[in-house]
Amino acid sequence: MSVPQRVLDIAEGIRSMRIRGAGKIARAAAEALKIAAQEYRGGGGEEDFRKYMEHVAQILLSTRPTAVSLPNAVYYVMHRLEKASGSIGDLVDAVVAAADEFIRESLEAVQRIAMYGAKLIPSGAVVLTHCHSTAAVSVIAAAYKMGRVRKVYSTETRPFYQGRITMRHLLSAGVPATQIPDSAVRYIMREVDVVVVGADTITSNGALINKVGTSQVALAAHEARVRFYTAAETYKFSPATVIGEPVPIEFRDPSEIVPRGWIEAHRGIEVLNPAFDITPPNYIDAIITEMGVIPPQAAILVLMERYGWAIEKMRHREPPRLRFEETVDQR
Ligand code: RI2
Repeated sequence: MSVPQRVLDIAEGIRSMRIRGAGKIARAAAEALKIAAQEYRGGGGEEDFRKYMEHVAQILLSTRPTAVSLPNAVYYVMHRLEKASGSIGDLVDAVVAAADEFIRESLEAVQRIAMYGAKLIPSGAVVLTHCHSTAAVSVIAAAYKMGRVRKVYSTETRPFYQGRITMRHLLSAGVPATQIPDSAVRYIMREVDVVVVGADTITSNGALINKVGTSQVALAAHEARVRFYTAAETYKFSPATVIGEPVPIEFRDPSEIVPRGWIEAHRGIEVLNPAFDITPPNYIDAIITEMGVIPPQAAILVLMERYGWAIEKMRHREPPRLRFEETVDQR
């Protein structure tokens, strides 16, 4: 099954993190499905087209495992294809319309989040952020425009240094910002009024999966009684967690941490590079979504409203529940 080179390039861009950030990879995946549909050249009829699109969807889903925005974008488009009927042209139109809609809505969501989140920042605030999140930076930039932000601390975010991207964006928005090493978070926390970070995945119990180090930031904020907010579009909420699926944490190549030569010179040494960690809901003051500012405990409500259909589908795929005696026997 021949897949257009542009689609493969997008998939590789996501895998290598040339395209990164949970929102951006979701939009890139939607765009890739759109390109794939438009460039379909197989002559095998409707069934062949559906199989081809399913194949492209699988390629995109296999690129990065943690940010649920990616599968949510893919399922958003594929669900519309599933419901569509008619000629190949009609199916292509359905894919294009769904992809465009997802991209437009996801960009609008960030704007809305900026608007709601800015109001949570107290006047004259010192803000701390971790990694680079378009949603979090939008909140900070909007709050700065309202005259509420005095200064921002941005962590480097080793090993990929996304903090430098944050610094560039803050600079172009005119926001005074200082880069700090990740290890300085607890030291600097005494100056901080509020923490705003992004999100890769929100689970059904309101936990936040975000760039590794986020949970340490949350812990330091909690200790210092500093408010901790996450800016998360609703397509970053994971329907699969409602049926108990764990969120896979991506482990990237150790060479992102230490040069390959160093690893080879120190045979037997192990280097681990987890890309994300989990912040429990009790460390989160609020999740800023485009539907409104919610406590983490309300994550399930967002999931039922936004992904009720997907959760229903997943439930049907689940094997029948064990009877009580059987679960006891298993222990
Ligand atoms: P936006 C990033 O992951 C960071 O963890 C960031 O907080 C999150 O995506 C959300 O980013 P990575 O792709 O969608 O750098 O808000 O591993 O831009």
